Amino acid sequence: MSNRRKFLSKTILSTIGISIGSILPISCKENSSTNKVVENSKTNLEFPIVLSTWSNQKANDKAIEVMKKGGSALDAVEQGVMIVEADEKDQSVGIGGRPDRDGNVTLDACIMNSKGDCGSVSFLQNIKHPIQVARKVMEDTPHVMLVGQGAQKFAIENGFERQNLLTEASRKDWEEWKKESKYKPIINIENHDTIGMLAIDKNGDISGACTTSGLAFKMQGRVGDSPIIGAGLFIDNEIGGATATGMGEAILKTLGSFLVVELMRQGMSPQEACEEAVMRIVRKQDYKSFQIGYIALNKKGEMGSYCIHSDFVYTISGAEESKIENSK
Ligand code: SD4
Repeated sequence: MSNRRKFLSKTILSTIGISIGSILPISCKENSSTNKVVENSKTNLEFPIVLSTWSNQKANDKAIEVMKKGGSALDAVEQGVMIVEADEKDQSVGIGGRPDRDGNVTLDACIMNSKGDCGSVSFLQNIKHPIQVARKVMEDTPHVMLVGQGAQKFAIENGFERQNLLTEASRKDWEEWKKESKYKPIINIENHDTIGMLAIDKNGDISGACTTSGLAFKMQGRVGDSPIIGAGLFIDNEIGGATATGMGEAILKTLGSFLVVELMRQGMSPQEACEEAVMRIVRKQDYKSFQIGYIALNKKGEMGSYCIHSDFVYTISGAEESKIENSK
């Protein structure tokens, strides 16, 4: 192991040790002396770390598994969020996502690696795993973003299967919604389950992914923050990463994830940066009717999260343990 790698691992391990130590169940903390908890955590918890929006244990487990087997943070975030994209019961992401007001399921996703490369798809229909298409855009085209028909054509040309993404449950919800056709996003309940995921692999490199079906019953053609680099996701391998969930329009107006990373660059902790990014929205917009949640991770493995209204949770995983936390 190079000196630099040793140093990084040590720094991050101790940071993670403390972070995960602080999220251990109370009973576990109480049974051990403080030193022992930290010491145990250090021994048990090797890099990698995964942080994701909402309660996404299975997705985090997958991401950790990928990195434990030697995969990169990029492989981890891609395969991690694919778990949610494939879950028909999750009506905010991938197959089973609630449709727009005309009955079309349209998906948005983006991915960013530690070199600062990124790929994105938006208004993508009939393809179950938009995050894989986003990665292909990043790696196999000279572009960053493909949308709509063009994105679908690119996906099909690259072997992705065309399939109907509107499940019976989401079709029924849409039929129900059409009775009144009122578009009124509700805090937390308006299917704010978009998954944004940040991961640091054992080399200390960070990557991120974000994927969603966007707001339920949105206007046809509406695109939120999630596929927009800097809004729904931003990674800078020198500093850290951030990702967002909630009302995309508010995040877009402040380029929220980029803002969080830039605030960390200026010296803020991930927590302070998330708080300031939320406050930029709160100061200017009528925040009472919508939710925003940010999560952030810096290169030392320190984490932060902040939201406007309560009930935003996020999932933190180390190599050996995970916890769902309430955001401040
Ligand atoms: C959007 N930010 O399309 C997404 C929605 C979301 O959990 O986060 N849902 O605006």
